[in-house]
Amino acid sequence: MVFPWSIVFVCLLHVGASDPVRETFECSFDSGLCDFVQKTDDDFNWSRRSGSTLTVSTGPECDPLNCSGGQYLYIETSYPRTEGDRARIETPFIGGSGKHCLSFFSHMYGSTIGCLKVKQYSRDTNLETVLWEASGNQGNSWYQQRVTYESPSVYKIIFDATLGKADGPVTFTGDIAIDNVTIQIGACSGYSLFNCDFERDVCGWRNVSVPGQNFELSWVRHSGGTDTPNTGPTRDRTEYDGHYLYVESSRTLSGDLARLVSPNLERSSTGVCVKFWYHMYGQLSGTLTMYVQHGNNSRHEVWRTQGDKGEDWNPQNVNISSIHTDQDFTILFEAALQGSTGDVAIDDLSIQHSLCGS
Ligand SMILES: *[C@@H]1O[C@H](CO)[C@@H](O)[C@H](O)[C@H]1NC(C)=O
Ligand SMILES: *[C@@H]1O[C@H](CO)[C@@H](O)[C@H](O)[C@H]1NC(C)=O
Ligand SMILES: *[C@@H]1O[C@H](CO)[C@@H](O)[C@H](O)[C@H]1NC(C)=O
Ligand SMILES: *[C@@H]1O[C@H](CO)[C@@H](O)[C@H](O)[C@H]1NC(C)=O
Ligand SMILES: *[C@@H]1O[C@H](CO)[C@@H](O)[C@H](O)[C@H]1NC(C)=O
Ligand SMILES: *[C@@H]1O[C@H](CO)[C@@H](O)[C@H](O)[C@H]1NC(C)=O
Ligand SMILES: [Ca+2]
Ligand SMILES: [Ca+2]
Repeated sequence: MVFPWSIVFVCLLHVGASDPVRETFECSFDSGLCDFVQKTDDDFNWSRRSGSTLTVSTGPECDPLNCSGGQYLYIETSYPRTEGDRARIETPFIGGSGKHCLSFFSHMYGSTIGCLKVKQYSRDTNLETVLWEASGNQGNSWYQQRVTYESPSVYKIIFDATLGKADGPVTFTGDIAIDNVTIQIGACSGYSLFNCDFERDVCGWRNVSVPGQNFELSWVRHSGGTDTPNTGPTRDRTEYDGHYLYVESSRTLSGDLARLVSPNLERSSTGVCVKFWYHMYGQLSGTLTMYVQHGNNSRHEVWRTQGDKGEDWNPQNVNISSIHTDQDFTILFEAALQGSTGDVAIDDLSIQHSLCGS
């Protein structure tokens, strides 16, 4: 009887001594795996890389935060990988009670993209639960993901990626990448880096009603040309069947307003750069204004343009100085319509935590 008990004791002691529990975790993969461990209950390993992946039409061009030399983590899906192959990597044990925030960047571009699951492995229950997942082609961009969850006292986070279904003879366009994984105590605050081409959805942007205007003029996600001739884009800026957001002007009168607000964005001590493309074509083009907002009441204009801008999409960069980003904020677009040939559209919007061109 003594012998088996001492084995149990030694094992417990071993687990406790070799697996210290942390309160927070962060990894940019720029100089290593930061104590991430490749799991062995899978088919292949995650790899670290700088620049583009080995195959065209899949994977990122480079690190999301440092394109000239930063490294990210990804699954290389070239031969000998096949449909359904899985790669799993886990953090060390993280502890603490209450809400935690996991933040990371994901890139899932290619015709045979499978699934990325982020799981929580609880030490007490020995079970894995899915905290976040996405599957299929999400477009050629990095997206910041933020997940608030309850800590089950001691746990690990597992990144579990699977290669998707073959696309005809092609299986190798399924590279999934992640970067800048951080785990912090407390619920997540706003996005620190934002990127949306409106291909998958509206990325959390919302219509907001205008006080005193007794109907809601909407920003809608749309593909192809708009409903009215001689105004609006004929298609997405980059993809033939791509999507953008626009306000349909055909039943509007001069002075009608359409407002669109961003998700909550994280404060930045350096100010931010908002980059986007807009389209304002039509004889009765009105005004497009961008505001930065704190809460619902304080609003500050940061950019404005007016009138017909021709049939092309126009690029625009807008600085928002640090005096307006010292707390979490939102961005509001307001289209002030002139009449029935004044469609206004926006697309390919990104927000960076530094002023434009610096
Ligand atoms: C990226 O990760 C590094 C180190 O892990 C951290 O200092 C930095 O703030 C992160 N940047 C963003 C935008 O999350
Ligand atoms: C995956 O990584 C682990 C840990 O570095 C290593 O022991 C193992 O041999 C690797 N597997 C493959 C297939 O490269
Ligand atoms: C980007 O990465 C390279 C290579 O590691 C490094 O030399 C450079 O300082 C990094 N740049 C920034 C802005 O972090
Ligand atoms: C705005 O409202 C319209 C009408 O309800 C809806 O179709 C559209 O998707 C909304 N736009 C956004 C960005 O949520
Ligand atoms: C802003 O307005 C929305 C909708 O009217 C409301 O749900 C939200 O709580 C308000 N936020 C603040 C900070 O007042
Ligand atoms: C943004 O601010 C930076 C630093 O002051 C400046 O160099 C840059 O030209 C500005 N860009 C725009 C689009 O205003
Ligand atoms: Ca990196
Ligand atoms: Ca688009």
